[in-house]
Amino acid sequence: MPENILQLLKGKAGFISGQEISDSLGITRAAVWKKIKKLRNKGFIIIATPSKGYKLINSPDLSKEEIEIQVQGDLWKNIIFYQSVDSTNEIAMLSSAKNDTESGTIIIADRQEKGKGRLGRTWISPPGLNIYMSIILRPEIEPKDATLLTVLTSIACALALRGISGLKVVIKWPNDLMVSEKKLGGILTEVRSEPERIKTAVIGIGINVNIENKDFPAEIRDIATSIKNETGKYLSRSEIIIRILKEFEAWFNVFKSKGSRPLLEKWKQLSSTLGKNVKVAIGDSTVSGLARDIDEEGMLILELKSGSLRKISAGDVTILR
Ligand code: BTX
Repeated sequence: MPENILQLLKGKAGFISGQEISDSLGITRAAVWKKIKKLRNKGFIIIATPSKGYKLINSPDLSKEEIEIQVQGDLWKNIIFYQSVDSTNEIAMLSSAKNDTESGTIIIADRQEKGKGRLGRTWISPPGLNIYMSIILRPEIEPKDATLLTVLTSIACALALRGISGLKVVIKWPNDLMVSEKKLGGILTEVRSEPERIKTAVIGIGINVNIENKDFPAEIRDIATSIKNETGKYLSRSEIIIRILKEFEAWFNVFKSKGSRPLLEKWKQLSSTLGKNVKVAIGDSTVSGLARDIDEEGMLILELKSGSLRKISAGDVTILR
């Protein structure tokens, strides 16, 4: 990716002259000014003095530009940012159906009006506070392995969030990111498949970052939490997204070169489910047992009271005391 103006501004602790920017980017001083104006409109605070030039003072906590300059791996191709959408997963599924969206496209929104959880549930997605993003991939994997994408994503998110916040983020099977037994985030993987392979996978990630407990709707106040709630600190959403995308790419490469085993091993280390007595709600029925393991496709292996084993592909887990 060519150097851009934000990179130049960030690269300088002090001022950078308009001439230096114009020389580096090969554009006129007037074009430099236009780009500065554009960044200011997006919430970047840049001071300008005729004698010294420009200096970046502050960046907005969520910006496509900031993410773009940090995420330059082989996997990531394109970031599309929306102020408000119904659901980033919905947009990703619709645009990927048209086949004109590159694998490695990331859709991010500041707000979702109809954020989706599993099974038609709602994901509460107010503006200005949290992360709502969907990754579009066309991986060379079979439909039966789609759950491994959720496994991979939950590892990437848990490690990124642990690194950036210091919180002990754990994974509750199949798709929850938990802290202090409360839901910090969730993952919703949707796929379009042909019989032998996945055509497109859309991996939706929702993470509560700067929302305060009092601002959750009453119905989830006791079960949800955020990084701000747990640490008392506001964090930059861009920084978290950058970290997640870097972890994701690293683990995606592990998956490509070594298969699912290292992922499953890592998942087990980060899991809050294994070794616990759990109740799993599957549609209208429930089944209880000891969460023994996950298999190579990401299914939960439950040991029932009778001693027999049962594999579960999807459900809602409650950990029993
Ligand atoms: P899930 O079905 O496991 O969880 C949904 C349940 O979680 C809800 O029924 C509610 O009880 C609770 N909940 C709702 N909103 C929140 C919240 N903000 N924090 C904590 N708990 C909540 C989890 O589904 C998968 C969520 C994926 C969300 C992402 S956001 C980007 C992408 N686009 C989209 O529409 N969905 C995904």
